[in-house]
Amino acid sequence: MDSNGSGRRRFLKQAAALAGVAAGAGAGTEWAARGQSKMPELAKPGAGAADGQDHREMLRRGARFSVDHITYYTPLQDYAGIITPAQLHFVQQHSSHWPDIDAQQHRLTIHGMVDRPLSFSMDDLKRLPSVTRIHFLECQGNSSAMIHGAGNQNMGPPVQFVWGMTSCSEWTGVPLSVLLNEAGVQPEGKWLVYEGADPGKFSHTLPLAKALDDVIVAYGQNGEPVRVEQGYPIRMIVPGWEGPFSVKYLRHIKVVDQPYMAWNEAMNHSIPRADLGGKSRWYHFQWATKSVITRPSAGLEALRIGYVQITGLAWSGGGAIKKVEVSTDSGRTWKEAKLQGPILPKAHTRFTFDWAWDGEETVIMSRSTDETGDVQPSRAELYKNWGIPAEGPVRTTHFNAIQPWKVARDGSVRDAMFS
Ligand SMILES: Nc1nc2c(c(=O)[nH]1)N[C@H]1C(S)=C(S)[C@@H](COP(=O)(O)O)O[C@H]1N2
Ligand SMILES: [Mo]
Repeated sequence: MDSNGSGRRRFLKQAAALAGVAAGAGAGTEWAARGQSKMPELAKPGAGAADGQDHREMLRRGARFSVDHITYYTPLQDYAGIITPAQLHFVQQHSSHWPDIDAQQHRLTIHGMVDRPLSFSMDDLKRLPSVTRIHFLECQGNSSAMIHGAGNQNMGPPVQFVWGMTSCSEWTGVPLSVLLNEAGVQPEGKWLVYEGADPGKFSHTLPLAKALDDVIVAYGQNGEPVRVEQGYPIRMIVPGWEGPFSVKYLRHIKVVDQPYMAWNEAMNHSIPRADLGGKSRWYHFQWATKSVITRPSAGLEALRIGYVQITGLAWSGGGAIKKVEVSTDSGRTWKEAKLQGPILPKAHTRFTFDWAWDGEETVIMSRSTDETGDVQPSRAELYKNWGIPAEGPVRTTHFNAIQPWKVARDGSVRDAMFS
């Protein structure tokens, strides 16, 4: 019966398949062929990504579950502007396959410390007031010291496999505050714990204040339905906060009086800090300011002497980008880059810088400052701030250090994070 959900779902699937075909023709060929450049070896459970390594570590230590993993990296070097084409969005999925959800049957429930437990169908959600906002998403492991090539055969150039666990989209949905107001949060309800409908029931905790601030229950991504990889039919978008807060395939929200330590929060999000006596900062959630030169960058075509456009992306979980500076002389001097509009809070911001390369060996890098005055640190500054003594690739998530790219005399570029 085609008037019901399965008909519509089939339509959406067909539409998605057609979009895939269309992308394969003409200008999209390069992207379609490369896609997120899912490296085959990275499709294996637990291989490669920082998250995956944590899982393997847990399994070695006898954890009694098995966690599969799908990882795609966004080819940051290959697109212009600030919107990541939906088919190039990065993926961190803690299961071996995408959940097959019938949107017509899907319900979002809100329960716990509320006056009125509620259950919303997709139609219910689409009848409510909506917002559309551009925000980045970023995995807590992105650009981490662990994935700068050293000792990790899956990583290294190009920039995609070191920095490609961030993407930026236009998200449409209902403000979470609208849903919580409908349900009526009781005075003792100060936290949310919420769950996705994927096989692992991916879950996370969120303080109520953030939930009422700018969180979106999103059903639209760049004008289309949220893609299956991104959480179809609905996901949480928690702007500026690290990826795992933005639970995909959102199904249940429970209002509670204390934070929970859902498995992902325990395994992937909390890192022991030497400066805190081996304790973790559990809710280390808001992204500090970051930036990266995406072109030229490691492993791409060699530079030619003369004019070189440097371009890249900057962002911050704390608000809008105020300034990006570029150094083309190994950090001795810095000059301000041009910011291309739009410059939006908690969104990627495109910068460009005109450079004349003289053919000499050098290091190029970018440094961002956000509207709160937060300045992107060098790796040495970051390690110092965090009380991490190590010189090398220590296990750090929440990493936002300046990315140095070394230009050789033959015009080739490599990652100079650790040399
Ligand atoms: N249901 C569900 N939500 C999830 C995850 C997941 O595996 N399942 N992964 C989380 C992590 S670790 C990140 S970084 C982001 C990635 O979102 P994306 O896959 O849409 O890029 O989703 C988060 N939400
Ligand atoms: Mo993540």
